[in-house]
Amino acid sequence: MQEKIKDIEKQALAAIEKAATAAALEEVRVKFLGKKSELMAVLKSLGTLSLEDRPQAGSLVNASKSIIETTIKEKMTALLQAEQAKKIEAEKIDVTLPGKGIRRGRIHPITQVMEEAKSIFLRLGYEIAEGPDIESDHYNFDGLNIPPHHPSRDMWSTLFVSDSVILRTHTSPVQVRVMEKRKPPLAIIAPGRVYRRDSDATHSPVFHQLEGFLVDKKVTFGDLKGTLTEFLRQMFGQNKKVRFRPSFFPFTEPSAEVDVECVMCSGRGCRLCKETGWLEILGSGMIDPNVFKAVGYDAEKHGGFAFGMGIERIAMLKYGIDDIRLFFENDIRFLEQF
Ligand code: 2NL
Repeated sequence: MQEKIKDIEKQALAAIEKAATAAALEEVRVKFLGKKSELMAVLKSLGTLSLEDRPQAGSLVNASKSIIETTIKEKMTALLQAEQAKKIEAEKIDVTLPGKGIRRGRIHPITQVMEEAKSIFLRLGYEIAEGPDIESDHYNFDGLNIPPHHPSRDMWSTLFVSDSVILRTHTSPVQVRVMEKRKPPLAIIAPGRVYRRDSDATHSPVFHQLEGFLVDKKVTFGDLKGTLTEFLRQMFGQNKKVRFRPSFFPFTEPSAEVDVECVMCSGRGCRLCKETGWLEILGSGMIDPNVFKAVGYDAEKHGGFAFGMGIERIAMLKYGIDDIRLFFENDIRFLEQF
């Protein structure tokens, strides 16, 4: 009996020594101390012993049981500690490592040019006005001295929603709406999207315009020239030459197109300016009395000038871009260059 108990104890201690994980050690505990263990069987069989042998055998079993229990407990604590340490080590992160690089976005080149143009006019004292993209032909044409069926409507390839509702072909209707509502003196710019049935390398069916006008008691062509020259020099360079060429628009009389000295060749002549030395930037003119009459102003007592420009065209000239469609493809390789 005594030998058997000592043998079980030896086996148990060896198994404990061998157990490498908490789970394996738990199996050892069940095997040597569980209800179905050899030691428990021995304990149960004590009843078969004689009364004088029983106490000694009982205390032997209990001593072995206690040794095995204590050894398992100590080993379990060590194993659990080691396993916890390993887990912590595996989950360790270095919060001081640099993060993944974030790709910075950029303002779209059209927005950049639009903002720059707007801020020049804001500094000159102009106010910003906005209006609907979907317009009536009244505000887009009639109010601008372009009567129904007049051939000058062909200057814009209009996109129709219905017979009398269209997508605005310019932002001038915004200015007609402002004049209808408010009295002079007024200095207004109208930036926004406009729409035309036109599509090639230099024309997009959707593009952006900035138009503007100034109305007061006495406004001269000299005011127009001074204002637009100042704008163009702030936009393209202080020492750039500017010239005004006679032109025609139904809503202005007289009208002028405004050119700036070529930004690529400084006037010597190149591919960009088609060897002319000049880049055409703006349309402009003195507001036609018929426009004033349509909005209820006394054309005798008021004068004004107006102008309009295409933002895509300015951006193309400024950055040397030869295809307008690049602005609308949203190719990151194009956009990240600005
Ligand atoms: C162009 C033509 C121009 C205007 C726009 C305008 C607005 C009112 C009255 C008179 Cl309310 N005119 N806008 C005037 C002259 C020319 O732009 O095609 N520019 C690129």
